[in-house]
Amino acid sequence: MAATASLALAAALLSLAGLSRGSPQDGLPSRDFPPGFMFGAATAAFQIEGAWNLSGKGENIWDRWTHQHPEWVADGSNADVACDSFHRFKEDVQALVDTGVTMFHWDLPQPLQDLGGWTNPVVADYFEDYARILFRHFGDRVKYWITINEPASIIESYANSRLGAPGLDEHGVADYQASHTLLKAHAKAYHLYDKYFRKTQKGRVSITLNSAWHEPRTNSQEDRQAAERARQFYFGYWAHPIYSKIGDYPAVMKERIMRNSLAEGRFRSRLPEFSPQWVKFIRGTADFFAYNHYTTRYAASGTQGEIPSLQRDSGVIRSYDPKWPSSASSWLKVVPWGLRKMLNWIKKEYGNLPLLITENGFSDHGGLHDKDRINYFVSYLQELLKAIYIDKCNVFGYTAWSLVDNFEWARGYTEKFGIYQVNFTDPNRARIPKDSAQALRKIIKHRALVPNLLQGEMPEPRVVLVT
Ligand code: GBH
Repeated sequence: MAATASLALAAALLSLAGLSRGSPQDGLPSRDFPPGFMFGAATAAFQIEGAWNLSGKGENIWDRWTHQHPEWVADGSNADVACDSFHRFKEDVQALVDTGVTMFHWDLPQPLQDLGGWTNPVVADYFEDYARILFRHFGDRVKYWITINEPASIIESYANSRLGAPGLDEHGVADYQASHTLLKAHAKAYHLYDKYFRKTQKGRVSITLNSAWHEPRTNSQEDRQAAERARQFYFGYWAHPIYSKIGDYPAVMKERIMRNSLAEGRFRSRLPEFSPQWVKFIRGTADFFAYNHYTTRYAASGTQGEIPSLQRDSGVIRSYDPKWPSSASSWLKVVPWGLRKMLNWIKKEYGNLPLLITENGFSDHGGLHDKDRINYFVSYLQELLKAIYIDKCNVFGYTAWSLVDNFEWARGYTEKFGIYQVNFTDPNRARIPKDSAQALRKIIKHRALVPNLLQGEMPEPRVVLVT
C-alpha cells in the first residue's frame, strides 16, 4: 500500500514536472526542439576572466567600483582573478557547446567613464570604433553579434550606486541620458556592419534586451494598465525604438516623464528627445530579437520610488507572489509561465522576428547536485516549447546562463549560476560539471526535453514545479 502510494505520488510528480515522455497532462505537443534550433551556455568577460591588470588591459568601471567600494559587494570580493579564464580559456571554450560574442557586457573603460560614461554622446562614437575592430578581427568567425548586453541593467547603476558600476545616484536623470547614448551606440554599430561587413561576413547583429514578465497584481483595470505600463517602461523603453513600426521611446514614457518633469519645475523632459533623423537611424537595427529572461513580477498601479526616478515615472509598484519558489537571488523567483507570456507579448507588440534567448538561469549557493537548477531549466524549456508549438513564437535558440560559477556583480561570489562549479580557493580554479551540466548535455544531445532528467533522485514535494 505504502509502495503503491509512493509510486502514484512519483508518477504524479513526474507528470507535474512534465518529465515523462508523452504525458498527456503536460500539454506539450512535442518534446523535440525544432530542426536547426541552437543551444548554448553563456558567460561574460568581466565575470570570469580576471587578469585585471595584465597584458595591457586598462582599468574599467567595474575594477574601479569593486576596488573603491568592497563594502558594496555582498562578500567584499572583486573580479581581479575571478575564474582566471584569462589563463584557462581553453578549458572553458571546450566546455562551451556553441558560442557567439557579446561586444559589451558592462565593463566600460574607466577613462570613458571619466568623460561621463554613457551620459556623454561621444561614447557612442568610441563604441563604433570598438565595434569596427571586433568586426575586422573576428567577423570571419562570429556570425551572431550582440552589441550591448541588457542596457536596462546598465542604466540602473547610473540611478543607484549600490547596484553596480559606475555607481551613481542620479536617478531619473543620468539613467535616461545614458539610455539615449546606448541606443545610438547600438545603432551606429549595426549600420557600420551593414555598410562595410555584412556583404562579406554574412553575420547577423542584434542587442540583448532583458525584462521580467509583468503580470497584473489583480484583475482590476488599474493593475492591468499598470502591468502594461511596466512592460513599456522596463522593456518597450529599448524595444520600441528598435523594433516598433514608428520607432522612438514608447508614447506612454514620453508623456509621463514630460508631465512629471514640468511638475518638478523643469523646462524640458528628463527623457532626452530623439530627432526624427535619429528615430529613423535607430529603427530596424536588429536582424533578430535577443532576449534575456529569468523571472516574473507583479505590477500594481501606484506611486513609489524616489523623486525623480524611472520607477516613480512609471506609476507602478512591483512585487512578487510569496508562493513563487525562490532562488539564491532575491529578485529571481521561479515562474516558468512568465516566459511564455513574455514571448507572446513580444510577438504581438513587435511582430514575429526570429528570437534568440540569450540568457536564462537559476542561482543557488553552490553544490554539484543542483536539482533545483535542473527543475528550473526543464520547466522553462517546457514553456518555451509551448510558445514554439502552440503559440507559434519564432524562437530559434536558447542559451543557458551560466557556463561557470562566476563573479556575480554586486553579489560577489555568494550567488552561483554556473552549470560548472569553480573552486575559487584553488589556485587552479578547477571546474567540475554539476548535475545540471549533465542534464543540459542530454537535452542538447537528443535535441529534446528527454524524460527522466531527475531519475533516481526524485524531487521531494517541495521542489515540485509550479506551472
Ligand atoms: C543577467 O542580468 C546579467 O546579464 C548577467 O551578467 C548576470 O550574471 C545574470 O543576470 C545573473 O544575475 O537587485 O533587485 O535591483 C539579469 C537581470 C538586472 C537582474 C539587474 C538583477 C538587479 C535586481 N538583472 N537586477 S535588484
